[in-house]
Amino acid sequence: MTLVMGILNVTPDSFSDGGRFARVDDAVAQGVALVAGGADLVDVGGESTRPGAAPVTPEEERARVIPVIRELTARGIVTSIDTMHAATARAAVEAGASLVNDVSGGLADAAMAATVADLGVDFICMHWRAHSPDMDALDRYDDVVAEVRDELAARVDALVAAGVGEQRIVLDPGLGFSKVTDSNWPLLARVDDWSRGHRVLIGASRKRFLGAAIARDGVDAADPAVREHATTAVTALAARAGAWAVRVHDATAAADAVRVVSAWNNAARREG
Ligand code: PMM
Repeated sequence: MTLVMGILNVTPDSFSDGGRFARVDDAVAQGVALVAGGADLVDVGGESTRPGAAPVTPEEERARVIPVIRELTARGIVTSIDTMHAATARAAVEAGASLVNDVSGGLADAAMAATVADLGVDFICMHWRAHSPDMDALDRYDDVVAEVRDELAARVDALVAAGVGEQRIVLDPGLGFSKVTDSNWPLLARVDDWSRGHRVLIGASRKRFLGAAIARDGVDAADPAVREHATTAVTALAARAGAWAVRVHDATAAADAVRVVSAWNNAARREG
């Protein structure tokens, strides 16, 4: 069954939860609630990657996330660390995180690949072209599926060369990252054409391209919260396509959707 990764942004400026979880206690409570709602693991991030967001120093990032990871780990909750900084990845794994989730796929910090190899944990390698201020301008593709496939393959080669086990690498198309609206859909529709047998993570939750798809009279699609049902539809389709995990804000909706798909798949096998 597709795993549900609940999003825990420990930032004052996260686009969809507005920094409400900036205090450690609040963040831990939100992590616990995500798991109670159906998340299999919690992705803890201390740096907003929303379009145009300002970077934080690795020191500030660690001050935000490490106490939260330590506390969630103490409660038996599996966590991943959402970071582009190798030093934060190391500190997070030492504090109990089980996976490293790097939206730059190891491109932003030259030390990331060797660090992940040394830590011996799973690595989520996302397709990425540039930091937030520049990423929208790089939504330029002749063939988005082929280019994402090839750019991810280059990252896999670099990671494996640095000593990361190929089986440890999970691929992610980086929805919304250098993909403003239309570029996202071919990647969802053709997962097998870019994932090349790797496990796949899909992070569509509340993103702009869903707002564009659902926009109509009476729907304020500029509000991320309004994109929740669209997110759940993507979760179901991603699960049906065999995704290893989905990264979502609403764990309950996603946990329900993956169970519906599981029942559907079981019937398809029986009837087939
Ligand atoms: N998206 C965001 C942050 N981290 N990590 C992965 N692996 N995949 C994503 O699509 C992804 C990510 C941005 O969304 P958020 O601000 O809601 O966390």
